[in-house]
Amino acid sequence: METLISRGIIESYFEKLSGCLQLDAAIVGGGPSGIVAAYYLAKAGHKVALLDRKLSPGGGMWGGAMMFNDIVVQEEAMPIVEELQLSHRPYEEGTYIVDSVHATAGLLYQATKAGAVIFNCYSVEDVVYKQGRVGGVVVNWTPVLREGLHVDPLTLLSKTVLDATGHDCEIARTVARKNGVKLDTPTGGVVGEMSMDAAEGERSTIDNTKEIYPGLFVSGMAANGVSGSFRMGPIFGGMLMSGRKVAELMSASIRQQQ
Ligand code: 48F
Repeated sequence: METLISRGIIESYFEKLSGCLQLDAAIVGGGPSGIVAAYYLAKAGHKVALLDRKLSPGGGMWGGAMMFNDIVVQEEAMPIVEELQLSHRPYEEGTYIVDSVHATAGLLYQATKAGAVIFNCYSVEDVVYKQGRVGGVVVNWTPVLREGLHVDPLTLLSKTVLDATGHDCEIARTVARKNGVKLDTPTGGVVGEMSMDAAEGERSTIDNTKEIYPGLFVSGMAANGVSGSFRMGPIFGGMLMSGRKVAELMSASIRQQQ
């Protein structure tokens, strides 16, 4: 029995991993925008893997606000909430309340059910960069990096890469720093986010969701971070809409490359 259990996990896991060596979309970061992007890309029939450095993907959504585990979603994003079958109740002025634990679990469930593969405990430490284009991600176990062990990474090639790493914009920073290239941002680099303006932050998240370098897209807080726009706190409609928008942009890019 013990051998069967171990063999089942090993064989299944390596089949899953080797099936992801060449992807249509590599999503770095499993916060709300990354998970929603994974859902729509998988639903469109693309080969998608989402990588998150934590044991539990979900980013900043589990904790609501200051660990009060509810979030607010505005009317414009409700078609996504409904499509993903998240329970919700109306609040005031066209807003809705969603339990943040239910919402995070629901997004992860729907994305994986649509066919996205999630690798947790994976840190993306670099990208594949060839002929002026981002063409994949360089991954290592989070514990390896935390321990500072000198262990080389593995590589997953991908037609598109999404920086959905939230406030730190890690992938965009790495691409600009290591390759000396200019991103499609106001300064050509990562501008860094501004302080809180919930309404403006929500609006600009959608505008800032785009391809910032050939092959590299940004969504969610990373989109506002690279372009120097506002944070917005625990209202999540912008994150969901950003995930849906970036999936459309990446899908168009993947089709062009086929
Ligand atoms: O920050 P995060 O939740 O991303 P998001 O989709 O949503 C932002 C909101 O949660 C909130 C907000 C909106 O109201 O302001 O903050 O923009 O999740 C980012 C995820 O990326 C993972 C990290 O563990 C987290 O789950 N992550 C960050 N860097 C890496 C990474 C990396 N280099 N490799 C793998 N995962």
